[in-house]
Amino acid sequence: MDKNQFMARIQENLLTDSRTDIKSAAPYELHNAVARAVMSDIAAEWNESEKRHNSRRRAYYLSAEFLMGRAVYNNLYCAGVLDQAKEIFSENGIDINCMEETEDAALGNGGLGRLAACFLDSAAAHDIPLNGYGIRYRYGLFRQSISNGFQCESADNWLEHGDAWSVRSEKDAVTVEFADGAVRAVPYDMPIIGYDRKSVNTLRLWQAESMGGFDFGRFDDQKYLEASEEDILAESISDVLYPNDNTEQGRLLRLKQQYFFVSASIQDIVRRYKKSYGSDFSSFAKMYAVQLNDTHPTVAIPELVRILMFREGMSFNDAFEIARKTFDYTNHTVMGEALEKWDVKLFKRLIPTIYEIITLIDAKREKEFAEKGVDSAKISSMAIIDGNLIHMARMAIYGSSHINGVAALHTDILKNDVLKDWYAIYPERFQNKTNGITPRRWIGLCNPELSSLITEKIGDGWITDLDRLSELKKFVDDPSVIDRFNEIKRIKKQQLCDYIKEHEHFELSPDFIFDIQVKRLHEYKRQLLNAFSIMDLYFKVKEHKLPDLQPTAFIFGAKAAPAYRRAKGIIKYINEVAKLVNNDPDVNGKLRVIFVSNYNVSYAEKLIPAADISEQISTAGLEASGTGNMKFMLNGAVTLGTYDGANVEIVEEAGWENEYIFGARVEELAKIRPNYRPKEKIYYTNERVKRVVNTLVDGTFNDGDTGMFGELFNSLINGASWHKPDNYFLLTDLEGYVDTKLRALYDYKNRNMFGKKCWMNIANSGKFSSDRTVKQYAEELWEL
Ligand code: 26W
Repeated sequence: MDKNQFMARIQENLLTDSRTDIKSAAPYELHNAVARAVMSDIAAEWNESEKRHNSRRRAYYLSAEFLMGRAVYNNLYCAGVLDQAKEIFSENGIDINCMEETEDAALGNGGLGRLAACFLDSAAAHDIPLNGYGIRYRYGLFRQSISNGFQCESADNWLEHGDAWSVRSEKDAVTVEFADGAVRAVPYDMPIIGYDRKSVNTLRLWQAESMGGFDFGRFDDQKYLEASEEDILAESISDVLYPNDNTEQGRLLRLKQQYFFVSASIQDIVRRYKKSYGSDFSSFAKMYAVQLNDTHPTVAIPELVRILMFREGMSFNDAFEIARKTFDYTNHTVMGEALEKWDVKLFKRLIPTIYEIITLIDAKREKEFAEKGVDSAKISSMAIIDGNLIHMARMAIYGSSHINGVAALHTDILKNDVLKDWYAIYPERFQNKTNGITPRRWIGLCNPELSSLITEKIGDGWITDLDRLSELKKFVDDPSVIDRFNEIKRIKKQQLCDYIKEHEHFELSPDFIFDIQVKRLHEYKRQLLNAFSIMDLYFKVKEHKLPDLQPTAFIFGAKAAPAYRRAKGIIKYINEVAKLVNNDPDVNGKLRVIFVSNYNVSYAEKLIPAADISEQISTAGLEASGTGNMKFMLNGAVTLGTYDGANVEIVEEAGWENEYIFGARVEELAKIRPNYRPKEKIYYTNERVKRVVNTLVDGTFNDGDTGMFGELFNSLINGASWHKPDNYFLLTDLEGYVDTKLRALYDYKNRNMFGKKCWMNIANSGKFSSDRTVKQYAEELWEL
């Protein structure tokens, strides 16, 4: 559609849906009118893509989370009408950014959910037949505000202004059976618009609804409340996203969510199969590949077996062989507390048939292991049903063709440590698929200024062929190009300053270095280590030990799981550090600290392009990959990080001279760990470390009498009954970290030298496109 048609459609939609016009419409009315115009514009292509993909082998991505972020600008951009929309808005005197107030689908916690969203974008941009299946949560990840330095949570009512980017597909509703009653699953389809409209794929999200609507029988018995109670219980399944990232709680409702969306999705896939290929299921695994995004959708394996056995009359063995060929499993974490184990009793109570099928699967495993000569101790220590617990990762590996890790180092740790018994039996099943990010959202959309410079230098194919960024290398010795890059970085910093001033009421200067750590709050990600490093710098500035330090702003953004007390204590600590530093006239010309509230995808799009330094400082071996690290690299920031996850591959691509790597490595930590005594060996002997750690308890700061800071101190120095002191090796790494950080801050003073490092990061970031990742999945796992 051209600009005039676009404008006409917007006006017509405003009139029909809101009885208003473009000059007097509210932002959400504009948003909905724009969305409807794009939806009708792509409708035919959407249908055509589905038909085209249905005639060949295709793949489905099952995920409990899709962290889509805001759809409107991305969809306008990918549909090729963003510039037209900008013109239409500005001609009518409206700021297109006003639509930022409307929707922002935060249907995920962090990396795993955002990865799923990037994969869908990449598949659509390259006409790869990949559709997503997930849950249409009524409330996404909670909204965060900061009050007196503490995190406060409130509900994320993302559907407040409707859902213009989805189509409810009543005719494809299915029934999901639980032992305590059935629930209706109604699909909502979101179009995934591939860049340049290469194809339009689908994300199908299931909403739970009650079966019968209102129960008038009960109403007649004067049991009005009970009648609506059943509705409420059924609908509560898709009510809210669990806000835990990396900790499993084993709750009944969570298991209901998992089985709910998995059963609906598998039923849907089976229905499609029968429609296209009839009732002979021998080609099922030839036509479909299904990727399990972590263990959360692993009940898909027994669910497919159940449907093939009880609805289609197949034997267990035949059904299981089809399932095993159909599924592949991605592991996203080695953290023990994140590995899902479900209580047998819960399964028996809620989904007894599925439980019975799992016993059959485990019996088959025993037999197969015995035939392979596995010794009996191993056979029982690797049990899927292990005493009272069902190990989902074990079922996922046994019931899949492949298992993959998400970065080279992570896959090595799976093979050699966490899953070594499984690797010994099925070495051919293990693969690596290093994560990636979509360049459309993570540079094209969020950094048009840098995108233009790149296009000016190497032409415009790079946005769907990111390896071409390597052609930028030849400009690294051209000071005028590096100057241009530095100017753009300053523009992005100024834009961020304006936004932070408006939203956080905090003033920042773009002349400061921007050192940014944004990600979920977790002890292993070590935001506390960053805060400690700032305290060390603070003391040094006070003592005049850092002459001519380039002024630096330390920016944090992170949500803590609401029940994760230590994580919340760390947020409070960072805010106390900020208060001290920002209000001390001796240092606040040199150091500033800010914790931005409600960090999410949209905030990331503003923060990441403005960063000079990307903080990626997890304890070595614990961050499976990281994907924020890649987004910063693509936008021209250097990495200050440990040798962990995908950082390893970032250094490999960009060169050691362009990153700042510090800290103990996986092998060193393995040696230190057994006899680690941080109190005696570091705290008591190292005054510099002691001074910083003591700020938790020596009265420098106030935790509002919650005891949180004392608990953090104890976790580092004394440990607790359930863990050793300093589990995440902050004390081991602190000095090396501060020294490396200082090296980066002083290097920055040479603007050309630092700009060249940033430039080399951009030029070498091609590998980290999710286009590359998805193509590898398509070729090496799904065999599309
Ligand atoms: C069941 C509770 C729960 C919830 C979420 C357990 C585990 C998770 C995810 C595995 C957490 C997650 O997002 N992991 C991240 O996945 C990213 C994509 O692969 C990686 O880049 C991150 O390193 C990893 O922490």
